[in-house]
Amino acid sequence: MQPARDAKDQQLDEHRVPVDDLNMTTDQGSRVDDTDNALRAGTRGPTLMEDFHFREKITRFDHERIPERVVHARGAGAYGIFELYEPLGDVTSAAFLNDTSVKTPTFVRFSTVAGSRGSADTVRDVRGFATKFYTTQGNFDIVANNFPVFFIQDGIKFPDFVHAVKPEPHNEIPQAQSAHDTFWDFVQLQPESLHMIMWLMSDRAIPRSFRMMQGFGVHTFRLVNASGQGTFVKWHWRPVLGTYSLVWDEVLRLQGNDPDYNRRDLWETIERGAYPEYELCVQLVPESREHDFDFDLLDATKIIPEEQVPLRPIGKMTLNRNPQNFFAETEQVAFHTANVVPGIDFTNDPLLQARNFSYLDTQLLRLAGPNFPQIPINRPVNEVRNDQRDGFHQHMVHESRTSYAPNSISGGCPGAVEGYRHYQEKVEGTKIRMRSPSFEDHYSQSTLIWNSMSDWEKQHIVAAFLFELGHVERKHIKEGVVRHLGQIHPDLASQVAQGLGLPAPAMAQVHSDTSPALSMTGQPRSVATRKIAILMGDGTDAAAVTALRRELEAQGAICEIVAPAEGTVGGVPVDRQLSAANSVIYDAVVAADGAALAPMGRAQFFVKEAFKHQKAIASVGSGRRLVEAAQLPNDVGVLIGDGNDIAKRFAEAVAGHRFYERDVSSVPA
Ligand code: HDE
Repeated sequence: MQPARDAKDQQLDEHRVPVDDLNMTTDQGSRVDDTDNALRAGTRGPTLMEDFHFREKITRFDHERIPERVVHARGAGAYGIFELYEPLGDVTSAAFLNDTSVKTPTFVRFSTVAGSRGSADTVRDVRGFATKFYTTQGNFDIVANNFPVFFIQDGIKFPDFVHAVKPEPHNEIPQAQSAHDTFWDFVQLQPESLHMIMWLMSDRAIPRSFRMMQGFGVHTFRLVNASGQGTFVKWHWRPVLGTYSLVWDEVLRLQGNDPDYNRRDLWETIERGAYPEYELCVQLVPESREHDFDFDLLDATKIIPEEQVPLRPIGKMTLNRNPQNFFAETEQVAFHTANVVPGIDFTNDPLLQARNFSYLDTQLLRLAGPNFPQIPINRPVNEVRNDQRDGFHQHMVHESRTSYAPNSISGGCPGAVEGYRHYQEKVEGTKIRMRSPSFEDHYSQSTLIWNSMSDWEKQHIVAAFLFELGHVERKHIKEGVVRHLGQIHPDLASQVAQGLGLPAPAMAQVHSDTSPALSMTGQPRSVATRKIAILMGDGTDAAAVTALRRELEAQGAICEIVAPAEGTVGGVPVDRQLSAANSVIYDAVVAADGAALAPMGRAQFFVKEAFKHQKAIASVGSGRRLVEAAQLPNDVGVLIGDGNDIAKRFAEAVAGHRFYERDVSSVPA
């Protein structure tokens, strides 16, 4: 069913250029009769300056690129709708957070941070999760990430951090990776980054899907109610499908097999109508409790553990529409932490304060001047009225004879009336370049995250440190990082030191507190939107496959038939031929044929690789022979399909995402 058309969708109508049968014209509207041959003096002669169509076409082409975002260059977007569960008038006057009958249109852009526009999706990195709410009171943006903390505490360090993580300046290597000297040099010298590093080394940095990752506003923001009373707030997005990740080896192979893996996944599921959903949750802290924590609420390298302040779900966003033009919409969208509506305000978090400067500043360059809010994707759905005029690409024709206030000539219009009112916070202090001592502890929450991880999550963190530091050339940098790990946890430090061939560092006495909410275990389970490869060949029992497939698809799974050649197999249409398919683009595998596939190395590898990546594998009929030929060790999650309940058992296995307990250390695939 098509979603109802919202206000933003309708507003875009006036800018849409439909596919139609009109004839080609120049930008000036003059009809073009030949766009294949430049105007020349004789068929073998020079091209003429007077060929305005040629010149316009080439000039426009020469100017097609705009600067990519300095960070978060690679991204994918989608439209959605936000629905509120209950009015929040007690804490905020924001209209869209008070009226449950309103459906607020949204646009979301997911991104990676370090890589260029053309880099692969599945890299170890933070993911951006920026949402623009087109509210009746103007645009409100939550410019979030999929980690709840950040690398630095003060925005003045942002250029240093970004320069360190980006490719090194002398040779522009490596692309979209943190596994290099300058990044880890920054980390070892800037221990405030360590908590974020723990997130970056965890599987959160390699999400299975944009649809299966959380979003965090990171900073403490402020809500303000109608009587001017403030409440601290942390924003959280929680995916309805649960939070799930890929495994590292899979990530590396996906970069070659499908560099657009996350982008494609978002696009395809929306096209199918399996709309991604996220709950918006808040952690609310009354101002009276500001100093009740053993960390500073203004420090963006700290979380408020959910066990201390529970998450309150306040609404749901459903992404229900793909953009129609990547450049016009996803590339030109401009988010800004300072895009706020009445009832939502800032705190003095020094990172947030810097962001409130940076986004507008960078957009003035990236989108070429001050009129970029008029670009269709950026326009609020309510009227814009002010005296800001002129500049490159002014699209409006302002009829007023005045562009200043106050004025008497235009009846004082547009006049400043009741609108956004800044929260009246009392501020006093000495001008000083210094952080508050309450920002000094860089280790406790790094320990908290380590303590809260399950065994497999800990193993993956250690492996990530070893991969990353294994790419660092300078020994003193590795030693510096390991020294810090000694302050986080002896188990972590000793394993990493051992792998790097370094002596164990001095170990601190660490606390044993945990925050179970930090672990990715215990997520909601579902096969919905899980992609399953069914390997078929000439020996397949097509009836058994069809029955299995029907049951899986009834639960929302996406099945693809993979066979040695395109066409049909056993009367069933083939979706992909084996040489164009790879297990890494699927969540699970069904081996449905052994007769044709068992002797094929590629088919064996397919199954073995899925096993290595701890995916559910089932065999039906002669498929057992393929599983045997792949010589999988006897372990969990490999279901041999004798009996009627195979579909049920397999669906349960797929819904569990991965068999992390499966020992794959000896599997070479
Ligand atoms: Fe950003 N960030 N950021 N950032 N950020 C940008 O804005 C910046 C930070 C985030 O899909 C830039 O328009 C500074 C935290 C996302 O278009 C730039 C600091 C968080 C996106 C910028 C931070 C983010 C950006 C680049 C430290 C998570 C992509 C292009 C003070 C809460 C938005 C642009 C999109 C993009 C600056 C830190 C999230 C340069 C100075 C913390 C999701 O303005």
